[in-house]
Amino acid sequence: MFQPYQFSIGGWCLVSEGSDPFGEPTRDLPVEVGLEGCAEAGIKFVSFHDRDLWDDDASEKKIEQKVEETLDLVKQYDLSVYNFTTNLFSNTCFRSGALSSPFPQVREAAIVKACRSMDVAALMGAKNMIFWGGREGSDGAYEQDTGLGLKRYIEGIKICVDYALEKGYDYIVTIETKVYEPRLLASYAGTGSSASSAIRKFFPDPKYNGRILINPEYPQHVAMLGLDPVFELGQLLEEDMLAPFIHFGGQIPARMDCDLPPGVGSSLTADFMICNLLHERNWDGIIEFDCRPMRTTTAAEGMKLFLKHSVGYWKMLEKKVNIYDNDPIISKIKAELTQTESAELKSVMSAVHKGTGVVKAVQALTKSFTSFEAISEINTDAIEAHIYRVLQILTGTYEEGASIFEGTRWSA
Ligand code: GCO
Ligand code: MN
Repeated sequence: MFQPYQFSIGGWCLVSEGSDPFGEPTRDLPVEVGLEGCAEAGIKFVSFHDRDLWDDDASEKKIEQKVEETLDLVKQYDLSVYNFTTNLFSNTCFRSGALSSPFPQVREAAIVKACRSMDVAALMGAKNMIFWGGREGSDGAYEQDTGLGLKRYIEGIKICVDYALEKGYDYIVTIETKVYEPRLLASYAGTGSSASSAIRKFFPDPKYNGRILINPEYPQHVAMLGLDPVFELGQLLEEDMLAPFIHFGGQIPARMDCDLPPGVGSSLTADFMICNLLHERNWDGIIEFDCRPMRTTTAAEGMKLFLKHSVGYWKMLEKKVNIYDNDPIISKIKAELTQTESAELKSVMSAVHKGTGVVKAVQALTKSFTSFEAISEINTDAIEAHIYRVLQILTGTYEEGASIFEGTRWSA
C-alpha cells in the first residue's frame, strides 16, 4: 500500500528574514504566521534549535519556561515538535569550530551546550536530535591535523550520544552533512558517504546500531557540490544509515546553499527519483522542509503560499511516483532492466555472501561464458527509453507521449 509521507519544517524557516551576505532583512513575520500557515498547508511537525528559543547564556529557569511556552504555542496550531538541535555555529565563541575546535575551552563549551540540548530534546518529546556541524571545519588555514579534527568532531558527538543513552533518552541522534559554508573550504565528514564511514569507525559497539544515523539535506547539501543526491541516497539506504527524516528544499547546482523553495533551481528528475527511491525502499520517514521563501517575499500571504507550495510540490512528486508505478510502458522497460540472474552468477554471489567457494564459482561462470562479442550484442536501448518515459510522466505529457513508443517493444 502506498503511504504518502508526512511533513515537518524547521521553525527557523518560518522566521527567516530574507537577509543574505549582501543585503539586509526583507521581512519580519511573527512565528505565529508560519505556524498558522503550517496548519493550513498540512504540515504536522516543527523543529527548533536551542538558540531559536533562548539566548545561549539563559538560566535553567528561563529555558524551562521557554520549553513550556513553545510546547503550548505549537499545540495551539495542532503541531508537535519533531526534531531538536543545538546551534553550535552562530555564537562567536564557535568561530574556530565547536566540537572540533583546536581550543579545548571551545570544545568544552560545545559539549556543555550540546548535552544541555540533549536534555531539552527529551523534555520537548523530540524524535531526533540533529547535529549539523556548520563550523566544524576550516577556512583553509589548516590550523590542525585534519584527521584529528574529524576525530574530535565525531568523538564530541559520541560524548553526547553516550550522555543521552546513559540518561535513557530514546530519540535518535543524526548527523546532518554538508561540505562547506559557513566555513568556506571544508567541513569534517561533509558528505553522507563520509559521515557514514566515520560513524562505522567511531561507533563500532552494537549498542549504537540504529541510534546514530545520517539526515541528508536534498538536494541542497549534495547538489551544491554539483553531485546528484539520488546516488548518495541509494548508499545510505543500502547501508541502513538513513535517518527517519530528510531535509528537503531547492538548490541551484554548484552554488552556495540556496535553501530555495522545493523545486526552485533544482532538477525535477532528481527530486522525483529521491521520492521514488524512498517509496520503492518502503522508507518509513518524514519530509522536513529546511528552506525558505525567497528574499522577494515580504508578507504573510507569501509565507503561507511558500508553505502550501512546499507540501504541494512533494505531493506532486508522489503523484508522479504512482503514475510511474502503474505505467505499462515503464513496466515493460523495467522488466528489461531487472532481469533474473543466471544460476552461475547466483552461485558467485552466494559464495561471496558465504565467504567461501568464490574461486570454484567464478570458474563455473567462466566455463558457461560465451564471448565479449556476444555480450556486446545485448540490446540496452531500454535505458534511454526509461528516461524519455520518466520525462513524459514528469511533464504530464505521458498520454500523448505514448505515441513515440508505438511500434517498439515497450508499446503498451
Ligand atoms: C544549513 C542546515 C541547517 C540545519 C539546522 C539543523 O545548511 O544551514 O541545513 O539549517 O539543518 O541547523 O541542525
Ligand atoms: Mn538542514
